[in-house]
This record gives sequence, structure tokens and C-alpha cells, in this order.
Amino acid sequence: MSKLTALPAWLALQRHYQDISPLHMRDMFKADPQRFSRFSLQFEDILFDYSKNRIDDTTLSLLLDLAKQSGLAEKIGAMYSGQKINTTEDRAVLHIALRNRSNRPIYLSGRDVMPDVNRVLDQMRQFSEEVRIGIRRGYTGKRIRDVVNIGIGGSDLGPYTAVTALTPYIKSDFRPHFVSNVDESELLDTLDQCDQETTLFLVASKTFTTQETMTNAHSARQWFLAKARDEEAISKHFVAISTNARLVKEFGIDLENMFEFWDWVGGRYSMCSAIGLPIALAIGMERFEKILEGAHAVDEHFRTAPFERNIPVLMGLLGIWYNNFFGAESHVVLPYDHHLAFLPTYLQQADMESNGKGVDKQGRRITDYTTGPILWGQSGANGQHAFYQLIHQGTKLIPCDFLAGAQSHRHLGAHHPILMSNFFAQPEALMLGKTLDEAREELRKEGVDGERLEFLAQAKAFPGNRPTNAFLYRKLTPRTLGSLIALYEHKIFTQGAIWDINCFDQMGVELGKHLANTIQKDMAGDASIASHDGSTNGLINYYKALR
Ligand code: G6Q
Repeated sequence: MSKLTALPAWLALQRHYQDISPLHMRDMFKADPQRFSRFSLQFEDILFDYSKNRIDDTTLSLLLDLAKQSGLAEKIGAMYSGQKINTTEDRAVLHIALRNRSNRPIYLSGRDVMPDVNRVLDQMRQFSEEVRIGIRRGYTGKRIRDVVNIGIGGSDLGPYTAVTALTPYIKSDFRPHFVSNVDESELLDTLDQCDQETTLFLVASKTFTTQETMTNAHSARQWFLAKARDEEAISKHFVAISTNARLVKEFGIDLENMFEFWDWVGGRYSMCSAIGLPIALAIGMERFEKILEGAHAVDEHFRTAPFERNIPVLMGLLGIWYNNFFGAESHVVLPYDHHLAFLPTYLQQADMESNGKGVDKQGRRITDYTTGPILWGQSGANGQHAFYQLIHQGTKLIPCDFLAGAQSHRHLGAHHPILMSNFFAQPEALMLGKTLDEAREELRKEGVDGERLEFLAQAKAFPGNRPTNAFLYRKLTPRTLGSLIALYEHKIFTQGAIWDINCFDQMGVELGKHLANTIQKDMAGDASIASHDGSTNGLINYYKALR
């Protein structure tokens, strides 16, 4: 038995689950008119309503006991004080330093990291302003119009999500692009829209060794030189965002044009580092700093708020309640805010790469509890016309997060109120459901009776009692975006701390990379391959015949 499942709070939660699981939230709301005010919290203008969860006061107090007994407070302290909590890679985890607007010293091995953080922020400010106002121009003197970020995973998803989320703040004569996939279609489709004289490439790679990114960067360089015909011009059109100065130099990028970050910034936690340069270019450095401010405010909340009023802690605990006691396997994120359409994809990496682990921090295989959920989602209302059926009436329990802004950036007739009516209706429907009697009554009114009525009533009844969280904020501003991202980051941390796993490595992505390198060699020539398993040999040989 693991240490976690032997904790008194864990055992008490197992027993408590037997009491809670037969209860319906419909009845809990009827019995307690104060349920919403007791189970909701506000952080700045973000309202977090968690009252539509299958919990009561005892559940919460047992979950909070679990947090305490798992040493969550000490683990938060260890992260904020620069301890090397990423033990497999022997690294500290200090994305909180990237947005430490208080400038309070944060020490890593006795050295304050803040001067380095501030130096790179200054460099980003100067560069992005010079590009935006046209001081820094292309090799023929024309203004930069297209910025192409070449990066993948953590060096792509964060800035892409932020730039998409903050579309209303982008200068109209500025076009951001993101190329991540090694499939040439993505790079070529992007380059078709660009002109060498007015395009700036940001090669974003922490290691500067990633195969996809380096392949795309070399092809972009060739495309650029085909017109510019002068290697000197590269410095005006290529910059690097990396921790690896040696390889940046070897690529031919002047170190003056390198934006540094550090090994204590995990790829999927790097949006607030120099990896955010495309965001600063798109919306301006001042607004980029608003993202940092929003994230910092949540970092302080996570660090200082008592657990019972700590939103990321509660988000994490609620997830654990469903994941480990109800057996829920997935978690869905549903933004009713079109500009956040990419958030579920971003969170997929943040959550699944962090908490998709099967070994605990002592290096033991985890056998008696489950870790990170499958995270998925899509913007509302689109999902309603696609997969919500399964959430409402399927046999699986899928906890949901709904997010929406009370105000939209642009206005058109009744569009936004209609969107919001759906944002309110779906969690209500998921919670209330529709009883068999209600379904029968509706059918009777429609003139259906007898066996047909009973048959249809079964299909039309909804069990309800499906848990949802709602996040309602004023408007999707840079600050709000920063706060939302940090809330989820710390939720992930909370869960990883309780599951006793390392959220900050990603060994699981290595095996495929390694095999791809071997296979690339096997793909040369037409000779038939026999060195892999039967299926892989068969596929490679069929590919050789078709290509
Ligand atoms: C994120 C992962 C991974 C990484 C990419 C890109 O946490 O480590 O998604 O960001 O593999 O790596 P580079 O930035 O080194 O190219």
C-alpha cells in the first residue's frame, strides 16, 4: 500500500464517498439555500463557483485534511524557495520568478534570479518596441509585418494560446504565425503568406536541438536566403529564444539576438519567459506585462491564501475527489469565449505532460491509485452540438470546467447574451438532469402514451448530478488570461503534490523521439527492412513501395 492511500484522510474519504455518491445535487441545493455563497470564491473579478459539485462540508474538510497530510504546504514552500523539486532532472522549478512583479529576491543556490529575469524582460521590451514602431526593420528597410514563431510543445502552445486569446489587442498591420509541425505543409502554407523583406522569424527552442523546430528553422533560413542572397541579412530577420547559446551561434544567429531563459523554466511553464516574445510583439510589452501581473497575483494567492479559500488548491482537490474516489477518467474544459478556443489544447499539455506519471517521487511504480486525468475540451457552444451528449447521458462521469467573460470585446446584436445563456444553461442542465417523471409528463403533453411513452421517457430522461465548476470573469484581458493560466498551473501542482509525482519532467516523450531517429536511417534506400517488429517492418516497407 502506498503512503498516500494509507493516510487517514484518504481512508476517511473512501468511507465518505459511500455517503455522498447516492445523493443528488438537486436535493443538496433544495436543502441549502446558502450553497452558492458557501461554495464560491472570488479572486479579483474572477468568480469561481464550485457549488455544483458532489460535495458537502465534510467532503471539503476531508479533502483539506488530505492536502495537509500530503504535505502540500511544505511542497509549495519548496517550489517558491528554489529547491530542486524536479528531482529526476535535478532542477528547481521557478516559473513564478518570471512574473514576480514584487521583485522580491528569489534565490537559487544562493543567487537571486531576479536580475536575470529583469534583464531579459528589458531586452524583450526594447526589441518588441523597436519592431512595433518600425525602428528595427527588414534588410531592405521595410517594416516587419509578419512574425513567424518556429517552436513546438512548450515553445509554441503558450504563446499561440495567448496570442489567440488576445486577438482584440493585436495591431491591425501585424500578422503573427506559429509553425510547429515538421510536416512541410505547415511551414509552406505559412511562407506562402509572407515576404522575405518583411518577415521576422523567432526560433524558439529551449534546447535548440528539437528535430521538428530545427528542421523548420533551417528550411525557413533557406527560403529567406533564396531572396535575400546575403547571410549578413539574417541578423535582421532571425532571432533565437533559447537556453543554448552555443547552438544558437552555430545556427548563425548573433548572440545579440538571442533571448535567454533558464533550465529552471519548464517548457510547458514558459509562457511568461522569453518564449512569450511573440506575445509582446503582437500586443505590446506593456500588455505582456499585464499577463505577468495577473499570473503573479495568483502566485501570491496560491502561496498565501488558507487552503479553504485557495482557488487552485480547491480546483486540485475537487479533481482528486472525482479522479480517485468516483473513478472519473477525464476532465473537460469548456470556454464560452471564442478567443479561448485553444485553451483546452494548451491545458492538455500542461496537465497531461505534468501529471501523466506512473512512478512516485521515491521512484516506486504507483499501483493503488490513479494520477492525471485525460484532459480535453472545446469552445462552447460548438461542443454542445457535438460531444455534450456523452457528458449529459453517457455512462461515464466527466467533471467539467465552464469559463466565460461577462463582456465581449466586440458587439453584434444578441450574440453574446445568447452565448451566455448557454453558459448558464449547460451546467444547470448537467446538475439538474430530467427525471423519468418529468420526461413522462412532457411526453403526455405531446399526446404520447402507452408503451411508446415509457420507451421514449427512458431515452429522454437525464440523470443529472454531473459536476461542474464555473469561472466567470469580467472580460478576457491580458491580466485575466495570466491569472487563469496560473490558476490551472497551480491546480496541476496541487494534484501532483498529493499524488507524490514529479510534475516537471517528461520522460514519456523520449522513447518515440529516439525510435524516430533510428527509423529515419532505415527509411533510406529501397531495401526491405526486417529489424523492427512485424507491424513496424510491414508499415515501413509498404511506405517504401508507395512513396
Ligand atoms: C514541455 C516539454 C516539451 C518541449 C518541446 C520543445 O514541457 O518539455 O513540450 O517544450 O519538446 O522543446 P525545445 O524548446 O527544447 O525545442
